[in-house]
Amino acid sequence: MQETATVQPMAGVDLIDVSTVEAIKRHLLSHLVHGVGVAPQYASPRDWMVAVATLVRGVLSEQYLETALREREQKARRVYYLSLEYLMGRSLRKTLLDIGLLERVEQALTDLGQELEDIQEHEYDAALGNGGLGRLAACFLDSLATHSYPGFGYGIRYEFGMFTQRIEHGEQVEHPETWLRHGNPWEFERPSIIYPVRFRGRMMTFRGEDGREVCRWIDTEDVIAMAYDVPVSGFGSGVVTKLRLWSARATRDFDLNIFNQGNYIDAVKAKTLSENLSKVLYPADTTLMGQELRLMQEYFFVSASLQDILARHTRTYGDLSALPEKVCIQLNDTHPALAVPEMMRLLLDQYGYDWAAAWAMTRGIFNYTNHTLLPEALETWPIAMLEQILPRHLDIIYKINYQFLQQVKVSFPGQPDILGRLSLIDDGARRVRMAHLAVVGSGHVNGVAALHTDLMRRHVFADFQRLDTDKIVNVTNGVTQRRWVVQSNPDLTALIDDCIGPRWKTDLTELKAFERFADDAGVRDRFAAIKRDNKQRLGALVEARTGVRFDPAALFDSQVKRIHEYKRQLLNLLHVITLYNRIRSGQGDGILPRCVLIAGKSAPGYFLAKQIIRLINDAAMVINNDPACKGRLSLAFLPNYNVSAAEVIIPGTDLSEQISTAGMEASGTGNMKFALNGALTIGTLDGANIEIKDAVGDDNIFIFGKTAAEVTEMRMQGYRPWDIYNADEELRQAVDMIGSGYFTPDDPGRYRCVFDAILTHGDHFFVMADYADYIRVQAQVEQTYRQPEDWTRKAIINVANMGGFSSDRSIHDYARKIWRITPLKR
Ligand code: 26W
Repeated sequence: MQETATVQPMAGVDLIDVSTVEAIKRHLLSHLVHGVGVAPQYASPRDWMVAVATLVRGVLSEQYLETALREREQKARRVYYLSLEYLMGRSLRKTLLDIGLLERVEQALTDLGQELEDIQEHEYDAALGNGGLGRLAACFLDSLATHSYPGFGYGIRYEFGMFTQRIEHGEQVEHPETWLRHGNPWEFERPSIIYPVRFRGRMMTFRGEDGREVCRWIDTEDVIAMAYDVPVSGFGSGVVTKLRLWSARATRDFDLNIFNQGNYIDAVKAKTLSENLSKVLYPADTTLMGQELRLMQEYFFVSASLQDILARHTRTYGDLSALPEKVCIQLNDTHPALAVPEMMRLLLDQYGYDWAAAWAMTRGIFNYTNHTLLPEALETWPIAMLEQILPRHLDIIYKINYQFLQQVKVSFPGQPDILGRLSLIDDGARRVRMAHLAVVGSGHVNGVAALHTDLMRRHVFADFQRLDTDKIVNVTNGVTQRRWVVQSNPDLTALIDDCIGPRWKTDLTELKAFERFADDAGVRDRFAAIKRDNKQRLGALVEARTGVRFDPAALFDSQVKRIHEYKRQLLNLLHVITLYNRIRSGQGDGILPRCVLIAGKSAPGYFLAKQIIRLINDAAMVINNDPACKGRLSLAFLPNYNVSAAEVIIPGTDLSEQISTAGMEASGTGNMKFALNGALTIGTLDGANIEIKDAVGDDNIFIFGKTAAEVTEMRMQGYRPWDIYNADEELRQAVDMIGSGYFTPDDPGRYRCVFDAILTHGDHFFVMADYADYIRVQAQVEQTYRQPEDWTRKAIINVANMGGFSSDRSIHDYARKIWRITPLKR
């Protein structure tokens, strides 16, 4: 994909003929023989998957070259999305839907004695992300392509993506995810797109011929970044967005030097070390304090991406003068924030700009999205580490800081306190605050839900807000309806199409027209039957993976997300234990049958989260084996939650648990996916739950718990979880069962730490405070579910009012408020 070609890229090329089932069959057989190297009659389902993917990739390549040509011809301003994480999941069925080939390919496969349903299971999930932030990036690429925005994603091609979670004796055990072991049929290897990335070394400053100070960064240790390109399709747009992933390679110089010293084994060892940079995704979604390899990974990624952006721009426009006009870079959290000093370094040291010009350009190019306010997740790096690994960048950061604080002094004369608070450097801790660096280097900073943005303005970034009241803006998250309905819930898709036509697939606000069908008994019946089928499918998955039976007649109650204290899987469990206690004490006769599903990964080093997983499994063992619970209550922990599992769980759920401590979940996106698939939400007034409540109406959502303001107030007044525990009989019983080893009689002290967290250590996440209200509202859920008509009506109203929660809307917002980009013209 030479990007400077002036001729039509496809001149003289035969485009792939996929216009008929027969043509597709010929291609597939040919791919098996010529690409995979296997006789069709001996081809395995995986071989077939590779053949289909290779064919589809070819179509995407044509569409990409066409897209790139249009971008060049139109001299389009383009957004570059910089993200350390992309949680793409599988691509086969999704891409076939996007490019309109699903039916033809299904037919071709059937004719050849294969079923797409079977072969698609052999595709690995591309799990290059931890959770919400990475999945959001994937939804955004889909929306950019679907709406023909000039966009381009950069990331890392981790050899090991998110670990596979197995549950052994109730405990999470991490296994490396070798997703590339059979190759990746979607990527294009680009051995000629390579950039050196430098580390360590030292600075040399001297005066150039013109008397200007020149800086040289010398004696560095270098690594090569090599590109892999993954085409991402748009739905029906013919536009393909490129995702370029960097892989680390040892430099040849580097090899030669050591090889020449005659130590072959050491040379190979050193080569392996430098290739570690793209080896593994860090599986922590909060604390990651001071890990050198992670810092190097972040810089490796940032440097390769910026060098590539500047090289492309120079090829197209001759020089960099139009850079801020044509290029816009979005920082997905602070993980790529080193892009700010790296851009400065490139402009100053490589392209010869002076400081003022370089800074003016840099500030006009970057924008930063904040995804969390949790203090432990706000990145900072030790000054000493930066000094060692990126000396030139530390230098530049100091200078940015100096000039920034000069301006602050002018804006806030006689207020020295504010200088320390705003500084990019935490002097006491001797660390660089990456969020401050990102804010100072960006034109706009955004939060991901209204409450989150409000809290940013009032707390974490309050001083920046005073400095510039226009900088911080809100762009509420969204999810792509193409993956989260069209692909994963085809029956609901057909029902909506029948009622309102297909336009909602690219304009989700059209769903509003579905609302009136809430009063149509025929539609309600169909809707309920679809939910029932999806529950059947989910039940089968749960039983296959855990052995726990889920009866589709029961209420399916799901909480799926990373395991975190603030997300309060413990609160969910306390409700389950409370129901269990009611059943045990003979109050179970009238109880509504309920199947509770919990899934999610814990960071490998997050002790309490791992204990919570184990506790859920231990409790499940007792509850599911108690005859009194039969037909009344089941609890399952589904191992290895990922995008593919979500595609089954979300359509098959009745009740969506979104129960974080108010003020702590920046947005949530699972909340949107569930509501869009006709689950009702039980949730706190946190993140985007608030906006979902405003959209669907108070009668169609179950809200409980303290507000963010009340939580803050209680913290200030002195919160006393013991008092709540002592005053509530049912709560005390449930908590005591955890603390005293009811579920693990042969190891009664196992969950003392959990007991301590929610009582002795002050219940940081207000589990005690919200328990009673949660139990009360769960009872309302039961009452509503007993009126199936009423429940289904509410579910339809939920679906119909989710129009604002498409990632298309998010992308249109970014395009207008922040990026100033417009769709490509035909
Ligand atoms: C430094 C390592 C690290 C990695 C990831 C720190 C922090 C993170 C993020 C907090 C992870 C994340 O996924 N945040 C989530 O982003 C979603 C998309 O905006 C939001 O919907 C979630 O509320 C937020 O927790």
